Amino acid sequence: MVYGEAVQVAKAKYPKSVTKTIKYGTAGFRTKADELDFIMYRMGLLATLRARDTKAVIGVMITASHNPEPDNGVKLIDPMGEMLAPAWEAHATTLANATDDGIAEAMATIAKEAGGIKEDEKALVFVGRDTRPSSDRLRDAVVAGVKAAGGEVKDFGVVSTPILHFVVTCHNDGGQYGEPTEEGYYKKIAQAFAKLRVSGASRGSYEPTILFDGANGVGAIMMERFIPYLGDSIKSTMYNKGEGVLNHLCGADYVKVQQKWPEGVPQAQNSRCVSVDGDADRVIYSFIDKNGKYSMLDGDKIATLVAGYFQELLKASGLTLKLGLVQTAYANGASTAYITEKLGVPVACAKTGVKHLHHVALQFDIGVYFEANGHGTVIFSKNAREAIRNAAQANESAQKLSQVMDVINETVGDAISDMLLVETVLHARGWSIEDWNSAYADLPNRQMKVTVADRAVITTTDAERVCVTPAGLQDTINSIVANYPNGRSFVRPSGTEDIVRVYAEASTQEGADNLAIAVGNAVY
Ligand code: 16G
Ligand code: ZN
Repeated sequence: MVYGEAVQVAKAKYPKSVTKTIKYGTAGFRTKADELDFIMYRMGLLATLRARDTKAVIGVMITASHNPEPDNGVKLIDPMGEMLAPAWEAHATTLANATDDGIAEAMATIAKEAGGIKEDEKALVFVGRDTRPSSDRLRDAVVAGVKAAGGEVKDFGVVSTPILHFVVTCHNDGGQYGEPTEEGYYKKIAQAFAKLRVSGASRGSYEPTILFDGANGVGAIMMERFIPYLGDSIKSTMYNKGEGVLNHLCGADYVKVQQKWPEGVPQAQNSRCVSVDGDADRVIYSFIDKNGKYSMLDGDKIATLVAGYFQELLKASGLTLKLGLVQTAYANGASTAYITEKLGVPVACAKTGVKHLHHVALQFDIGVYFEANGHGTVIFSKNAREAIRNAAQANESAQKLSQVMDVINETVGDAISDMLLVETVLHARGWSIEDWNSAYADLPNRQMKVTVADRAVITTTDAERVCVTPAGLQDTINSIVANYPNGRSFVRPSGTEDIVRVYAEASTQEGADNLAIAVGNAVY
């Protein structure tokens, strides 16, 4: 029987252990690590089919990002580093929910629906994993899946999510984007970064010194390996290198959500602290000023800094390329006002989830996209890339643009590459973190979780800013918001947890808190 071995291995080694229906969502599959073995195995099978379908290498990343250590998860990476295509997300859900005996039929159906995938065609799958104790075992399950489907594996070991995206892309484009190895990633980015500061690492109020909060995860390992390539261009002192619990009281998610300085990092005044998350695809900055006041600089602050710099370089180079910023509904209203009114850069809003932001960013020649949580990057159209490279021969600003382009990992949000991008802009401007932070002041805001019987009753439109159902809810939200100066609030069903999320902002923290509670009550 076709795919018979896939069934046999499943039954013998990776039997289905969970009966409830599971869905491939924005974070792929993510749950308690103990429940994931059979899913990992099946994602190995699916990645092999997808590799045959695309005639390209597919990536499988084993991580649960910022989630607690006992969790884990899996995400597939499409040939050019993109998130898995929507039709294949549905296939992933089908295959994960099939019975063990139903695996062969599910695979045959997927192969047929994809236009006829031959089961004996070559397939190569790149696998990477984070530092969780369960990741090693789950890697074995993915490998078993690929092999049972007749594919081959290249194991990149413990690696960040963005590095896996990078190597998949580089392999599939024949090395144009870079060399498809971890070392190739460090080399490409470090070389470009060094060129941008040939005039010296210090400049004005900028000092090349950072405190690096590795969240006790893979980001710390990647950064330690990266440091030798970076030489003197940046001085990074490493904390939370794995001596503590992954993502616990530290890392990008903790700093952003709790708005607190990470544990394990000394509270040095006026020092930039760079926090990454458990798979190093998100970054958040924070600092304590000379008066002891703590401030957190999130994805919105990064996006506005970066978009402002691109606008300046574009103007100086005389290139007429369409620059735009993509945010989500969570973007602080003050950031949107700053970038549209003060800098005059167009802003588009997308639904939560990287693939949505990425998609909207494609409408620009240079699309800067960031979620407030620190996940984001910059992407360049083919036209922009060529125009910049051509102009770089004769024009200093275009040359800078070209080098900045090489610091960026366009294939996905990347904490370390984003950090070097931020450092590049701060250096170019001669800014301290305090200078950067003073560009605009965030509106006080609050996020809340509300548990409801069925979160699917809430549906939204206009990039999640407006509720369509249940009927009347949006009118109620509007009338509550009207009572708060600078008030804004929205609700949306979470894509990763069985809850509804409430976001509120207002001119005071008390106002934002009360607004969130009032809107939360209207949902409940
Ligand atoms: C996923 C998304 C992240 C988003 C989050 C929202 C990707 C790679 N990741 O982790 O971008 O912010 O979901 O979660 O797209 P929520 O739907 O529970 O609010
Ligand atoms: Zn992450």
